[in-house]
Amino acid sequence: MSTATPEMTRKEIPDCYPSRQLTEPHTQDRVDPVVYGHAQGGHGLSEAQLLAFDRDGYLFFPELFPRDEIRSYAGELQRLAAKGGTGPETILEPSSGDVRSIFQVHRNHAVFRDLSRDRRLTRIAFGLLDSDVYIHQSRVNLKPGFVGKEFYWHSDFETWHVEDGMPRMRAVSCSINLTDNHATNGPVMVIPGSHRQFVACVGQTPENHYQKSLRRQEYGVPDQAILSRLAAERGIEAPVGPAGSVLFFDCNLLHGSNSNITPFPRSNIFFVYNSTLNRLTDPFGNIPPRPEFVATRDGVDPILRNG
Ligand code: 6CS
Ligand code: FE
Repeated sequence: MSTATPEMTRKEIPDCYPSRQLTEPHTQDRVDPVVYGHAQGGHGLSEAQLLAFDRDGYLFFPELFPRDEIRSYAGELQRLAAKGGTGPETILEPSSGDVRSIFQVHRNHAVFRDLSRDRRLTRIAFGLLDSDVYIHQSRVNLKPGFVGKEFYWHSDFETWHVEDGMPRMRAVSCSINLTDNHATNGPVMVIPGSHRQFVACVGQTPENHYQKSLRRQEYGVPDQAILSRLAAERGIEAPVGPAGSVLFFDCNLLHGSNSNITPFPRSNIFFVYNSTLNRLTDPFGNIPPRPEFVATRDGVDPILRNG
């Protein structure tokens, strides 16, 4: 894999995953590895876990954090949500006006910065990406009871490649349950193995797309026929578990989540670990880059493997 260097101009970096350019939806094989590390890398992931992530595109760690520790993070989230927040990093639900997401929490709140650098998480990112890492994006998704709306099917990488300029697939998302995730309150659903194909989307990216897509995404979403084929071939899984459980999933894994009409909030905090060898360049969609709060460009604060 040729790594993009900051000195390279965007034109010198090949677009290995063109999307939103053709009028017909199509898929292509992934050209990047899924797992960059190996079992003897000192990160604690077993050969079986690395093989499972390579095959499925995700790993679930039930109760990686003890309840009393995660309760303090959930309390901090409630405090943030209660404040409401008027900055651009606070995204409201389109219908109810409730807080849907708060972005860049790893930079704006010390307790979440510390959590994003916790060795229980970073060792897994190091094992999968086999390099130093940094936080490409962080957010809390509150998905409150009764009014928490869905996140339609998508590949994060498709957006990060087209709208943020992420060159290659060498990033992993980590979703930490801050409340119990049940089968019923809108857990993250994945299509196992879908990370091995890149689903190119159709349609032109609207200007300032993020101002709409973070509330309800309509562009950069996979075609229903392709989704139907992949779901029929590979099924749909919804890894659930109590607060403190953690889901690591590949940047290109198709995922989404249903609305939450139960009384039980489904709040998660997400950290996206990107390899320092895969830093953002100009967006491959040839559009202005999204703001720093959704895509770290200037504030790269590396987390060193041997740090
Ligand atoms: O556009 C993004 O970066 C965000 N959108 C979704 C639906 N998932 C990834 C990320 O939070
Ligand atoms: Fe996503």
